[in-house]
Amino acid sequence: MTSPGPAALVIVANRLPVDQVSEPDGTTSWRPSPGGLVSALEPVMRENDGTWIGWTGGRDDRMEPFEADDLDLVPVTMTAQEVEEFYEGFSNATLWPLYHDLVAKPEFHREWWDSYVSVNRRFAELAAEHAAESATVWVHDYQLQLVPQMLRELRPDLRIGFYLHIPFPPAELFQQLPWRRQILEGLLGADLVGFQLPGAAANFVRLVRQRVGHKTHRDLIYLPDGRTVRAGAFPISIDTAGYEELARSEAVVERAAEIREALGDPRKVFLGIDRLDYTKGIHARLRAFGELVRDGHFDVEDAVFVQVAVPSREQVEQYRLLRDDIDRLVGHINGDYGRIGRPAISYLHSSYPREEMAALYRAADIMVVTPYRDGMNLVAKEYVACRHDNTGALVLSEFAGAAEELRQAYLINPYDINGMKSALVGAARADDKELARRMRAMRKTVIQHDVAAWADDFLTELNDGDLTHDKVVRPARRL
Ligand code: GDG
Repeated sequence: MTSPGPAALVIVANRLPVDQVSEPDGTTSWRPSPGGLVSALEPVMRENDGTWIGWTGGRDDRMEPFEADDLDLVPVTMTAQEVEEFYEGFSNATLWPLYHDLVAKPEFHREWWDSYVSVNRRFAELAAEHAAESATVWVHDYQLQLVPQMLRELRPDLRIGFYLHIPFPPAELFQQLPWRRQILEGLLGADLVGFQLPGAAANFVRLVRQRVGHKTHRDLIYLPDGRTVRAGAFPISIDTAGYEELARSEAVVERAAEIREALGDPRKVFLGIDRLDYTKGIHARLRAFGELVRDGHFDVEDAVFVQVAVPSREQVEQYRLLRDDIDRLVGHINGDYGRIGRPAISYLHSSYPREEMAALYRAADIMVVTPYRDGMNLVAKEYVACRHDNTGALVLSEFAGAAEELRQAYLINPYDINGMKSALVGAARADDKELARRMRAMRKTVIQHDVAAWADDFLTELNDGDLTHDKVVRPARRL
């Protein structure tokens, strides 16, 4: 297969936007992965002959660049040791908990850091190789925070943007990181550093001022070499119209009815959908629901909690412990309060196609999203997108980025179990008029600001920031 030519737009993300699937004849092929990031960036990639650089998810699979579904993809190879140290270690056992308010204790290991540096360098070198003269490169997320600086050193002609999908912690927590200065300097290689919320951008600017000593003014950072870096908030969103269309489709409507029937046609269906991650507050929410059943606020004959926990990072110790914890709690609650054919919690440790997700969103009366800390939380927005008839209630943690936009949700503090219980009862007892009032306002938000608007805003800001730049990448929807 031939290598793609130099690209005017290069996306650099930890994972490629495709998953490998095995065919019945034993061969393998690539299928686009279902995530929102892919659907947001696909049109802009096609419009600008973009190239996507990312890891396949394998080990030692030295693959050449390839095309899948008309997208130019450049795979990054990792050894088994790098997967352990860079991905499971530094990314998911150091940065992930540190950036999520220390919900778990971050581990600091010097070998993990060394691996983080060398894998970031590999991504940067590939980006330098595949970017056309003056191209735009958009680097994504916490696994790749050193790439902007490494890439700028190799290719000063490029326009470089960085976007962090998870929270950026306050200085008091970030300070713990032994490599704090290197990370800040890594990010400062970008022209634009984007965050989910204004508070995260402010944390970053303050840290740069305190720790690196650069001059700052509001959202601008002035570097000694004359460059200016901008830090801004670009709250991510979803393919709202796509979800709504799916939710209206006959197949999804039928499937939603089937799901309710299979659950025994209860009056109220509660739903949680999360990656099985300790930041998501799954344990606390199930406990709250279990207590409500125990105390007679809900009866298993007419209320059920469906919890989908998508397997995630199963090689990381904390995630294995969490899985056991949840298994035990669900066992206790169902053992104590369930009746034959009527568990209090219907627990599914699995992932599902998008259609099934939409059917679940349609089937649920109360969507329960209770993270201790979350960059945004797309599940909350997807639920709202699917409730085109203005029915349903959203119970949402105030510590999810989405809470800054979805103010009409039943907002809760996930550390306050009693508060969470009151919100669950309040949402279940609210009348249709009240629910419609809240849902209508939330729908307006996700309809006005979808994922295409997010990508458009970021790329416009990145490219319009410097009018001397000749090869400006245009967001797809403007062309
Ligand atoms: C990170 C940040 C930020 C889940 N299960 C299935 C499935 N999903 C899809 C959902 C949703 C996505 O995965 C999960 O996104 P979240 O935002 O809820 O959470 P993270 O995975 O932690 O994402 C987060 C996000 O990045 C984007 O910036 O919002 O704060 O932590 O879209 O629908 N999709 C399918 N089957 C499943 O079983 N098809």
